[in-house]
Amino acid sequence: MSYFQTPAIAYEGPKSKNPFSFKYYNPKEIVMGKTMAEQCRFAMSYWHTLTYMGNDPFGAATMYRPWDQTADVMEKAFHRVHAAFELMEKLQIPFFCFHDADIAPRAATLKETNERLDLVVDVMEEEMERTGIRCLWGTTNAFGDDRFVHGAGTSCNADVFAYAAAQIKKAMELTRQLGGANYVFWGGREGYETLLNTDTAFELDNLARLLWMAVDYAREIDFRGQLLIEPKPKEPTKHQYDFDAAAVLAFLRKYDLLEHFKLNIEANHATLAQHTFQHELNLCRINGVLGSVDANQGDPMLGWDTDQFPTNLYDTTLAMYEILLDGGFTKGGLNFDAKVRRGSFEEEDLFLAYIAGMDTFARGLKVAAALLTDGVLEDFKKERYQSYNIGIGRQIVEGRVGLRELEAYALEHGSGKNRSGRQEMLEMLLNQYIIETA
Ligand code: XLS
Ligand code: NI
Ligand code: NI
Repeated sequence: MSYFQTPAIAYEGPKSKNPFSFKYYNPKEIVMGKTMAEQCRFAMSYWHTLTYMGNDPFGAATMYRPWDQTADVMEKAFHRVHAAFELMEKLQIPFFCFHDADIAPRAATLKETNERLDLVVDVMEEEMERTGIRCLWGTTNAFGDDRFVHGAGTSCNADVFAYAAAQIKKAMELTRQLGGANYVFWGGREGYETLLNTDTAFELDNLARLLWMAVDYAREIDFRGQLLIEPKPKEPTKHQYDFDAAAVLAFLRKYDLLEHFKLNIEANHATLAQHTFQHELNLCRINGVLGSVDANQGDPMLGWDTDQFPTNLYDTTLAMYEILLDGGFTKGGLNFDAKVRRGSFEEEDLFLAYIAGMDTFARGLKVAAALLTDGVLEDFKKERYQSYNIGIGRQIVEGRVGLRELEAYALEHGSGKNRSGRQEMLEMLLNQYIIETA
């Protein structure tokens, strides 16, 4: 059975006028020593792609998917698996990411829910075997159900903490079964609405307890994937504990968890925290915790997580720049945590959206590689800090002087001469590379 009329998508090059083709994503092309496919490690998000139907807070579904045309919830779940793999095959997407709740509907009891998950995961395994498509990461949805109203690991209700722990245990087992390269923690309800009723110190200690349990259990079942935390500043709670990369780093350091976790950076979450995507990636890179990426984009005029497919070339270029500087992905990848707009309700739109995202990142990769190879920005930066290679600068870096020596130096030399930062020139160079890179 086929769910999509759209034929398989192939690379046709930048001159092609066929919307159903890749203009820039050429999976086998070598960029900085690896194929584009290896550099990008694209993943489909199961939730936005298979289960999102176009609902928004003001209106009902606009998308009537062929795989959803059955009343039997389990039958629907199996159809979704086959549709997912058909889509990924046709789009040459080598990975997928999932929440437990995306792949199988919740049942009345945890036991029954787990049985349902097992049934669906078996079919996913068969499809993975057939297609060679792999799992980038799995996670649990510990935010959607009403039981998580006050949080999961940070809930004031110990029974809810236990329930969340049970869900994590199962989701990690399933991710392991599917050979997942990572396991993600996004704390959807791990935050608070008001300090009038919240003991933040206690809640954070509990969150750390839960994560330590996950570290221990991963070791116990020999789960080799990387554990990841995904920061987000707000939505659904007003104050999310994992606000941004800096907040997550401070949390991991405080609870001695730093060696066990890396970060999953989402572009739209960076925007919501009033950072650029590049800022968040940069902060992770310089701290050695750049794990994986949720590739989407927000709207600068809207204050929520619009999860749009990434089409902004400046952002993807600068993101790939940080990723390449980090040495490229090892376990991580580019997961399109992105959904088509409510008005883009036809099946073809799913293809067009993924093509847009993949092409924009592929092009960003090429431009970033050219910038790096030519040393455009790195050489400029080296030159900019060169006063630290000689004389007093060198003594500062080598720790050979203190305030007393520096005072003596300043009394004698003043503060020297500053040089231009050349921001506009660099911005124009970036334009030139975006336009001219072959
Ligand atoms: C929500 C998050 C979520 C995580 C996985 O804003 O992006 O989708 O990626 O739970
Ligand atoms: Ni995400
Ligand atoms: Ni998000």
